[in-house]
Amino acid sequence: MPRRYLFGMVPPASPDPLPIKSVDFLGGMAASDGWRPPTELPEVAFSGRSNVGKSSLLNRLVRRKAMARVSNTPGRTREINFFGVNGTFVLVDLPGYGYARVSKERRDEWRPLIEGFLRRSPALRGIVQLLDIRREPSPEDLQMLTMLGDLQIPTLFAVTKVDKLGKVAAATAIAALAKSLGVDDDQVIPFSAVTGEGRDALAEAVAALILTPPFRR
Ligand SMILES: Nc1nc2c(ncn2[C@@H]2O[C@H](COP(=O)(O)OP(=O)(O)O)[C@@H](O)[C@H]2O)c(=O)[nH]1
Ligand SMILES: [Mg+2]
Repeated sequence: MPRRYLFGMVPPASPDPLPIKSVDFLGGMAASDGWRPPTELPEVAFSGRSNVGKSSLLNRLVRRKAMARVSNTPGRTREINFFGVNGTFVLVDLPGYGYARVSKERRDEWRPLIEGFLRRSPALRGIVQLLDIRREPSPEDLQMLTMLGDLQIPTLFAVTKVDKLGKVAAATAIAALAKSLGVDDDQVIPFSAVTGEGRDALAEAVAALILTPPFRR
């Protein structure tokens, strides 16, 4: 018999696929051969162009207001930031790339740093690549995807700021993005840091990734 809920009774919430008990800043990696935390715990890294909404997504994911700093001045974070969650896994905030209003040299700094990290991360389980729903993948996005492909790193896609479009336009834009990336629509997680849409879907995907064995032997 299905259970019935009387008016005023609260139905049980669906369980959180990734309950957050603690978040600890572990430190930053500033150079491809610089300090990085020990690689005992599984890591999942987040990548995307500057201003894509990465800090906002991370804060939503861990249900903290300001784990990652949301910025109105894109291009400011140049370090890779590591956050321990529940003492059991590590979220890695990669620097946003492609900020236009810096010198060409500065603009290209992200590449060796990110590549250095990817090569020095035996505990890495995968990457969440963020894309803005209103933008086509940039040349840097495509470089990043090529790098992930070359290094054979499992990649999830999150499409950010879906609240900026209506339902139909959002679905059309996501299908177009998925097609341009050559992935199925269902490999792409629609996300909004404003409404919280996609938090649990992303959390579930991240939780599953953490449980996979390292992809490097
Ligand atoms: N409407 C909307 N704006 C967002 C969303 N996520 C981020 N933003 C805005 O986009 C800008 C950049 O966000 P931030 O999280 O700092 O992006 P980051 O540079 O990738 O870390 C800020 O002004 C945010 O308020 C979203 O889901 N919806
Ligand atoms: Mg940020």
